[in-house]
Amino acid sequence: MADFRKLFAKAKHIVIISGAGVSAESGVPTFRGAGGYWRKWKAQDLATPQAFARNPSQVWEFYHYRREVVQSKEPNAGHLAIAECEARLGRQGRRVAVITQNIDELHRKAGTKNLLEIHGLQNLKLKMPESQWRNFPGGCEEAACGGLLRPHVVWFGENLDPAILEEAGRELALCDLCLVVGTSSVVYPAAMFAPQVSARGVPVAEFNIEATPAASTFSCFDGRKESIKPR
Ligand code: BV8
Repeated sequence: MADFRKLFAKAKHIVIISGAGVSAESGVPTFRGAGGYWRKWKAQDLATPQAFARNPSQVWEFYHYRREVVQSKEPNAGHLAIAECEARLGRQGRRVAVITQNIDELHRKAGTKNLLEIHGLQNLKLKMPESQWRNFPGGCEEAACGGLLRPHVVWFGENLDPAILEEAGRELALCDLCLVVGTSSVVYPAAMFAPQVSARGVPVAEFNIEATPAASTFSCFDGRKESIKPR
């Protein structure tokens, strides 16, 4: 931790890559850990365009349930520390960017401004013709025009928004310290981000309660078992 503090003190541009573990302390289930969604259900049946085409109501039900779970949840000390870090370093002319795979909006609720939500948000978007999506604030499952609504998330087998990916690429290319917080680092392309940064010789610190396979590819610092729980 002493090494990390030294790196943190001199970093000018920090990228934080986060996953479900950052919201675990808020009571939001993770995907692959104990009680995780993908332990109970198959991702192929709920988080793919094929599943939605086959059985939209089952997919709606899953995301409706998750929206309800999140509605009662608040940012935890980890989200707040990240937001406070962005604000404090910003006043010193240093930059913090958060790239999250989470769709729960808790980073935003905590006050993080420079935030890239690469897997989308839990609200709904309206499926009109294939190419046109219109944002819809959420809750309803059918639109007046009879089109299908779907969650505004990126499912497995779908491309991430190219503009968001490009922005993430810019942050990753410029950062001089990278923190990987609460993610199993198994979902691509997010799983490539830290190894790419590390390959440029930039230190990467992982904050997790368990070892992940990605940590073995980091060049400099491995903060494994540094739980983000408040002590
Ligand atoms: C794409 C939607 C182009 C929203 C989700 C290359 C190689 C192999 C496969 C692929 C590849 N490229 C693409 C793929 C396919 C696929 C993929 O990665 N598959 C994997 C599983 C092998 N990727 C895609 O399809 C992506 N699209 O690349 O487009 C393309 C298209 C077609 C074919 C090829 C290329 C789209 C991916 C988007 C998937 N969408 N969900 C939703 O419903 O939420 S993924 C889902 O996993 C969630 O979004 C989640 O955010 C994400 C990542 O999971 P984590 O956040 O890491 O959560 P997890 O439970 O796994 O881990 C929690 C961690 O927290 C644990 O490590 C735990 O120890 C830790 N923790 C717990 N408590 C704490 C803690 N840590 C610290 N403190 C604590 N207190």
